[in-house]
Amino acid sequence: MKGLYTALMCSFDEKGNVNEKGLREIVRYNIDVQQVDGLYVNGSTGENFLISKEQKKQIFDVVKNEAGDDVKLIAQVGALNLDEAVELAQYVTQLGYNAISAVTPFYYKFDFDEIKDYYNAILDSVDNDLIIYSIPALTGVNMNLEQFGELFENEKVIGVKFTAPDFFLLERIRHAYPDKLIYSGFDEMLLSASVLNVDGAIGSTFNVNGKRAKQIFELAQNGQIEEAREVQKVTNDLIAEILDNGLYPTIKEILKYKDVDAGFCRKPMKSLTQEGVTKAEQIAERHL
Ligand code: HMN
Repeated sequence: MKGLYTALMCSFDEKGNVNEKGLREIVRYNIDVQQVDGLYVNGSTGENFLISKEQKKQIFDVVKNEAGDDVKLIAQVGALNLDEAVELAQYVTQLGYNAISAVTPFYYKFDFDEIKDYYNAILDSVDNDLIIYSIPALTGVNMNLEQFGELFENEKVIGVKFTAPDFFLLERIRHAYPDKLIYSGFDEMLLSASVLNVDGAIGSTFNVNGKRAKQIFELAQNGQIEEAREVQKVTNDLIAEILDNGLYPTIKEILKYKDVDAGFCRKPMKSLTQEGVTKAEQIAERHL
């Protein structure tokens, strides 16, 4: 399960329906062109928190059908409605997803016992492994080393997607739990995380910049830090401009520029203005 995973985009039509043909093209582009090791399906980048349970199932179906066994597949099933999270975990396990992942429950201020119960309820319902999805900037949930340790006590919790700039905590987790998988979540910090010996990374920008991300990771693993720093610099020139123009819509426009039918974002996420589209195309021309 180690390696580089694209946090997969989903293609929607103007009304917000899943554009299956476009989604298949995104899957193929990631596997065939970006050559990533796996896909992380229905994460933040997939606009998961804006869609219905039926749409989530539809996306899980289409991605598995298109990817087959070409790459590893991780399904993000976390939801505030725990029954839905359990149902989705069972659904993707039957489909043959290699692992599930679940975001920490958010919005209400759940205490740690409640968070632990949430993960155990999902895990007790399936014969599959789970990767904790920790993204404090979006969820407001900050767990400490001991709390990660408590969750790791369940053998089915095989790792964490660590999307935070706290490299002190990252190093402590790495040191304390050498057998758990740690995936770096911020693409602009991939080199720093790789130096701390993470097992892989999961990122939105890999949809268009997966090859460079893999280079950074592999160079760092080989101890070629100077070379890795150069590729991270080029990558961050790209990421800075993408963030400035609007993260998900810009990645979609870049995909379209590469003839991949990435469609529209789900409302209330807004689409780019014509000026934004032109800017996205210039970003693609300059950096990709
Ligand atoms: C997901 O769940 O879709 C991703 O794994 C999230 C991933 O960590 C991305 N974070 C967000 O989109 C909030 C990053 O790839 C991020 O987009 C990138 O580092 C640019 O900041």
